[in-house]
Amino acid sequence: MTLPISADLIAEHNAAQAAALEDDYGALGRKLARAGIDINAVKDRVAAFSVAVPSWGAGRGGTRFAKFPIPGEPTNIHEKLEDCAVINQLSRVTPRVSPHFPWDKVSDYAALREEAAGLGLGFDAVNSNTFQDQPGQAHTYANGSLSAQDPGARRQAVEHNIECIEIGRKLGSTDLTVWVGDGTNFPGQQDFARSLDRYLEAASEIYAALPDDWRMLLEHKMFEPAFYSTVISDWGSSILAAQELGPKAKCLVDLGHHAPNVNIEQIVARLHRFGKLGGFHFNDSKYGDDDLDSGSINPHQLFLVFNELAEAEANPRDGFRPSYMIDQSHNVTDPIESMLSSAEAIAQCYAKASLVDRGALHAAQEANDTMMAFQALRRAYTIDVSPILAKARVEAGGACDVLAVYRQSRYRDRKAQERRAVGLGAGIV
Ligand code: LRH
Ligand code: MN
Ligand code: MN
Repeated sequence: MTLPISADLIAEHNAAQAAALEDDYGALGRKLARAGIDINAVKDRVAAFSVAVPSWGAGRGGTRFAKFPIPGEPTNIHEKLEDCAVINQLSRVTPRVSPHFPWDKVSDYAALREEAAGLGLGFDAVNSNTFQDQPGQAHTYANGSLSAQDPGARRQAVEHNIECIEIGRKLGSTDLTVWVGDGTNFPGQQDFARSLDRYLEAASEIYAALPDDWRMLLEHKMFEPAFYSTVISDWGSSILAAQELGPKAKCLVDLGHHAPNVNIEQIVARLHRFGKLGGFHFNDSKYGDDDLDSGSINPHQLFLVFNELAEAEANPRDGFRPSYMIDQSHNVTDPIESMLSSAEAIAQCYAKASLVDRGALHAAQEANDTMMAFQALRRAYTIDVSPILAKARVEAGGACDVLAVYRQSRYRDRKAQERRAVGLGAGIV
């Protein structure tokens, strides 16, 4: 396997950091031991944790106003895979890529799977796209896709999703993520009940095409592109649709897809309670679907989400197999750096949630001891777990300080020499 970053560079860097890391890891280990926690057991848990990266996150994002490309950014799935391999090589926490179709369309998916494997990568959930028209397509999605009035548009959207399943089978995926932008901009534009009926009927045709071991992840979003109403706007619509479709249909929570201040961690607990928690799109948000870097705005919320996931893992009820993925738009940073930093923020919250003294938390809850229940969470949240993450990474062959090695590698400068320049333009792709 030929990985993009020099193994010698990583090894040299790790050797220079080794003494400091041992010191920090030792100190944290002694602190955790006093609380009855074995740091190596936490490290092993962290080492087994992973989060997928989105192929579309490898390119510079933008807004509808502008996109500001950087030299050396990827322009096709092959280059995106190479960049995702850098993220995984350094972080050792992102071994899978989630592709989006038709953005990542190629002629030979078996070859693409091999190419990814050669870079140490596999494929995660496949994402369908019926929120944009593609050149030459027969029916427009201007008035919706799975919920459109036009039966031709609905059929085309169903067939596209079925094609995504076929592609996913070749890539080794087992999840199809379906997000539709369908909705309205004016009161009265569409009938709420009838548009949901059309969505459910079309979605059930996709569901019927799922292989036995596949899941269909329904991603809700409150608004955008539709600004008055959206067909699958919230977790309520999502879980109702998932329940109607059947056991292989689950709900996917994109952290940016809710009204401001909504209690997302409670939504996580609710979805799990009914066996419908399918997965996440991690990002952060200040105002809406901002697609900012995970943990950059509200890291405490991210921790509280992971705290619910830890509770869910301890009480699997109807099973617990959430698919974790980053979904961000990197408008002002090098996307590789943002995903390295975000993967670290996500893994940190996972590690902190593992440190919560659940016995103390539950006892305080039963005794109605509000302050001690909160302190059980606070104690874990305030621990700096970075030595645990660094140790797990180094042991797996990654870099102690991922950003430092990435910068030293001059990877982006090298790619700027090799890759064709991206044209100016607007939009996320
Ligand atoms: C919609 C969304 C969805 C899409 C992606 C590009 O806002 O979160 O997951 O597939 O952005
Ligand atoms: Mn998303
Ligand atoms: Mn989104």
